[in-house]
Amino acid sequence: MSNTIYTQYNTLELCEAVENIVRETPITDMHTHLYAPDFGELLLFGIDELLTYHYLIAEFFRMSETSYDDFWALDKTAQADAIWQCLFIENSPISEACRGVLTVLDQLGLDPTSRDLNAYRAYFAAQDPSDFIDTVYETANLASTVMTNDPFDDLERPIWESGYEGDSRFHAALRIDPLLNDWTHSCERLKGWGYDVEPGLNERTLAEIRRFLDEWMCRMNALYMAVSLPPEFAFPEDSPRAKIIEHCILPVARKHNKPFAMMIGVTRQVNPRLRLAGDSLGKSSVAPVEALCAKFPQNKFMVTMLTREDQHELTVTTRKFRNLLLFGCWWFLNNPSLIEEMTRMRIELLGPSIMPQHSDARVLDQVIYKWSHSRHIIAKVLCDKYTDLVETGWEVQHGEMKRDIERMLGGNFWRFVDLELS
Ligand code: RAT
Ligand code: ZN
Repeated sequence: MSNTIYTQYNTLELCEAVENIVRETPITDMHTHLYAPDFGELLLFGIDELLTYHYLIAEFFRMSETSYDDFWALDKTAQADAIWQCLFIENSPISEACRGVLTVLDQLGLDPTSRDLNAYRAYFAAQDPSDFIDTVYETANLASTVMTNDPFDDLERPIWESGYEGDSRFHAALRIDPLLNDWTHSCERLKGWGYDVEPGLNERTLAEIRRFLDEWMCRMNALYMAVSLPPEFAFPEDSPRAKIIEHCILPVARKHNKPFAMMIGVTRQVNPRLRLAGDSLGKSSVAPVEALCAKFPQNKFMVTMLTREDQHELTVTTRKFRNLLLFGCWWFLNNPSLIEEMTRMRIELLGPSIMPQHSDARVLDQVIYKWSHSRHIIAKVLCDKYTDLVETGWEVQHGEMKRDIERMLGGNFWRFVDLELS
């Protein structure tokens, strides 16, 4: 009940209420790799996709003696069979990514004890993609998700160009990694699409990059622009990346009043034989985030970093800038022990002004496990924090906790997307 008051004398009820609110609050998942049904085969779902998730492929190669070439020569079903056999049958599936598959099966009403891969396959084969999205959203209690939309992707671009009409369950985010991380090749591609650009980044080229970004922000109705960056990311510096950020990304973001999301700390392809699973991480610097937030107070930045080591510094930097929104426990950090540690620290330093998590789901069904596991941890941390609070003698109302939790599970993101900085 929204007017119940919690004090130091009813902390058990308080924690039960926190858990219920966290479970019942619909989430905005602000960074995923999911797609609306109009994107056809780009929307992945089902047991074979769950089992061949790149997080599991990396784990498979540690346990199996199959050669890289033999594995990649298999079709998806056979790859899924091999991963199931190795990671679920010959070993116990205790890693977070393995556990996630079982949470999904369980919550969709399938029987994990049967261990019957073909029965699971039959269930997914019978699903209509658009209806299945509703089932998954209901099961995960999601309000909406934000896609990762890359105009440099040859499968995705034509769908936008042929007039994609939108789906209220999915929002767009303009992802521009090639533009910032590989200007030489991107320049060629932009030229091929009719932009008057040249490698030297003269004024005309910068204006044309702005035109490209502006057109794609409009076409996608994107909520933000985003990039993933390597550990050596620096700003300011004399590089095409820094120049494009300053003279193209930031002015276009200002024009649209939308944030620029930086995901910092990824080292791509340390083992290319693992393909998508071959990326790793490296400690990075928070100094560029600080420099950008300070130098461009009219721009909004959303930042997540990939190493545990960078988390404290990033959290403190976030205290200093209202134009910075800290978000998510990204990729290798999306594990219970790290989510708990990070969420605790972030709330201690920033109160409820954070977006504690995003799913990064690549397979639709994954939102079920990613959010069920994270909700559990967020509730646990909040139970401790509200308990500490009432032990001071302060009283907290049910409706106040609901307000805070709604902010952390979506409201803070939407407020930031629309925030007008003066
Ligand atoms: O989490 C992932 O699946 C990664 O492969 C990346 O996609 C990462 O999240 C990114 O957005 O670059
Ligand atoms: Zn991602």
